[in-house]
Amino acid sequence: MIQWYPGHMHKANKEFLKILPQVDLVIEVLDARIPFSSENPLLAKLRGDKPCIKLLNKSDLADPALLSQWQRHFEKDRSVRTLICNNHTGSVSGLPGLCRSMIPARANRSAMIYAMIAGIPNVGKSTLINQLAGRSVAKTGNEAAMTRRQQRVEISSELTLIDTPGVLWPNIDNSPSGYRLAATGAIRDTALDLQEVASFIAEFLLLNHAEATCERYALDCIPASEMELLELIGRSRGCVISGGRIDFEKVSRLLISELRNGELGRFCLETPEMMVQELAQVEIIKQQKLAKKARRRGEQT
Ligand SMILES: Nc1nc2c(ncn2[C@@H]2O[C@H](COP(=O)(O)OP(=O)(O)OP(=O)(O)O)[C@@H](O)[C@H]2O)c(=O)[nH]1
Ligand SMILES: [Mg+2]
Repeated sequence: MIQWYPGHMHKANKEFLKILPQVDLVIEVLDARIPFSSENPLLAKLRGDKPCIKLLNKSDLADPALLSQWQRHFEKDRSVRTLICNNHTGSVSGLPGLCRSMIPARANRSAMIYAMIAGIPNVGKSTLINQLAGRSVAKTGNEAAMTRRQQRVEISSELTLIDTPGVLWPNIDNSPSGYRLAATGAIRDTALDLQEVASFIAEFLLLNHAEATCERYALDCIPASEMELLELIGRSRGCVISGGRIDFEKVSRLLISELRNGELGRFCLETPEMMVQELAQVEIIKQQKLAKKARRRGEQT
């Protein structure tokens, strides 16, 4: 199971809790390719009914039809509004207006809205703050954990955004979520077994986009397994070592990088329907663990 929870995230989570009561609203930046796996399960509990905007960011890499399904899913919660955006099209310019519409001006408070930007590592939080500020105020980079401390940025006389370090949670109960977070770049590569992640991506491609994948890598027929797909991609792209063996490390890096850059197409790796099934599975496993624990305790007494 993939987990990544370095010390700075524990600290960031504590600071996040401290500031939550002081802000007017929370802007949770989700990765549009994995709206379920990038949603912080703790945040839903902690924010109560504080207004929340879920930004489906990096939408340039995601499947537009599935994004509409995700918007409908999130907006079933009346305290939530959604915005689909990315750093190419200026779509984020709608954010200040959306904040204002959720926090109407009141006579007894200042016009300034304080909004905390929360989200997993590498999802684009600092980039969107820079876009709205119109200058480079927050450090960005294509690697998880670029921002290490909170930073306040006054966007206008009506909106202050608080950038926060990307955080994950101590336990990712749903193991496919761990792989999706890894595949899309929320977990540092040094904390990963890249071949395992590449196998997960290969399985997704075979199940959902087999023909397009064969076309991209010039394969004659659909491979029977994810290992065979990795092997064939390796041959087609020259990831070969002495004796004609496949360099699986190299082909894994290549596949992960092409998925992350959108070279394989615009994908959502999950749907609201899948989420329901996976949550049910997590619950079954949880119940089984509890029953096992209770049995052991019974045997000991
Ligand atoms: N394709 C695409 N890339 C984006 C988008 N927004 C940001 N990025 C890229 O994603 C990477 C991470 O961006 P950051 O703004 O540093 O992400 P962050 O959420 O602040 O990351 P941490 O501070 O590590 O938590 C950078 O390489 C950005 O250029 C987007 O909408 N589309
Ligand atoms: Mg950042």
